[in-house]
Amino acid sequence: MVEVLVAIVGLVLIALIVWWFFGKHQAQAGKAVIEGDHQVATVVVNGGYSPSTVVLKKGVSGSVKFEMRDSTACLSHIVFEQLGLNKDLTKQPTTTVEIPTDQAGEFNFACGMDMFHGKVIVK
Ligand SMILES: [Cu+2]
Repeated sequence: MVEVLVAIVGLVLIALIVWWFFGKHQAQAGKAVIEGDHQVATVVVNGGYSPSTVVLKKGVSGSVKFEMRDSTACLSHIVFEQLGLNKDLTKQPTTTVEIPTDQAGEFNFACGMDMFHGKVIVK
């Protein structure tokens, strides 16, 4: 009887872990809003990046808008290493970063200290 209970508890725990990872993964990707011939995805910067992954459509001119709501030095800069970009987010409420969408790919971004990470997926 005890063994059955232990097995059930174990199964419930495994189910919770799977659900947690799967649920979190689904909630992460943000979609871009298409305005005319341009698409914009918004990332809120507040104790991290929300969402931390945004998806842009390939072939449509696109940008990511960073909405600054954080006052810590940690997140004050946004760095796109592959694009050679390092922008100060504290000068204005929102900062727009143009993303090349001519081919599918991923662009990683991080805070100035490389502690918080996110990415833009072009597909
Ligand atoms: Cu940082």
